[in-house]
Amino acid sequence: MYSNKTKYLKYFLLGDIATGKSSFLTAIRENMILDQDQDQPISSLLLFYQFTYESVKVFLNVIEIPGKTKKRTLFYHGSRGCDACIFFYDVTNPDSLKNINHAILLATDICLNAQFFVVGNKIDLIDKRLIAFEEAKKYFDELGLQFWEISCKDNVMIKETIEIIAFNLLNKV
Ligand SMILES: Nc1nc2c(ncn2[C@@H]2O[C@H](COP(=O)(O)OP(=O)(O)OP(=O)(O)O)[C@@H](O)[C@H]2O)c(=O)[nH]1
Ligand SMILES: [Mg+2]
Repeated sequence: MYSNKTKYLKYFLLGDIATGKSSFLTAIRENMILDQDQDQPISSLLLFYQFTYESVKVFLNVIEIPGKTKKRTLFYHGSRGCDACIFFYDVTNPDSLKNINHAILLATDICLNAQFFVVGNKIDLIDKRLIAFEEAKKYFDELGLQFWEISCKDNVMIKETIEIIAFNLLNKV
């Protein structure tokens, strides 16, 4: 299916403060089965690892842009050349959903070749949820963005998030 059996992919995690980007990195470290024992984070904001997906060896670099940083634009410029931007919001925090628009605008100018994806995190907080799945789905469908929900705490859709994006990038969906 693929012409090349080794791929190098870079994902950026973007979104408001406390939407769960660092928790996503932790969940990957804890829950994904990696090809090698290489789980030695250089920084809590950065993750390198490799995994095999549909017989392709993927070397993946996942980088978090903290939600609150004066160097936000600078960080975004560091994301030039990334393959995927994953925008995070918190399903209990409507502001975090609204602010995705701004993050998308910035990333659109900078991450020129990236595919964009959105994840709504913290779906384990059933009683505190303020954004329904259907509402967000309609919103992101209109923007033409792929969207799904996750829980870093309960390890819901963590591995799948990595793989769905790899599938999209490898197949250039
Ligand atoms: N209940 C629940 N809490 C979560 C989940 N993911 C993250 N949290 C909590 O939300 C808080 C913020 O999570 P972080 O992962 O630090 O958020 P962040 O997006 O990295 O935040 P910044 O780096 O400040 O931009 C922490 O207290 C986490 O434990 C989740 O899936 N469910
Ligand atoms: Mg963080």
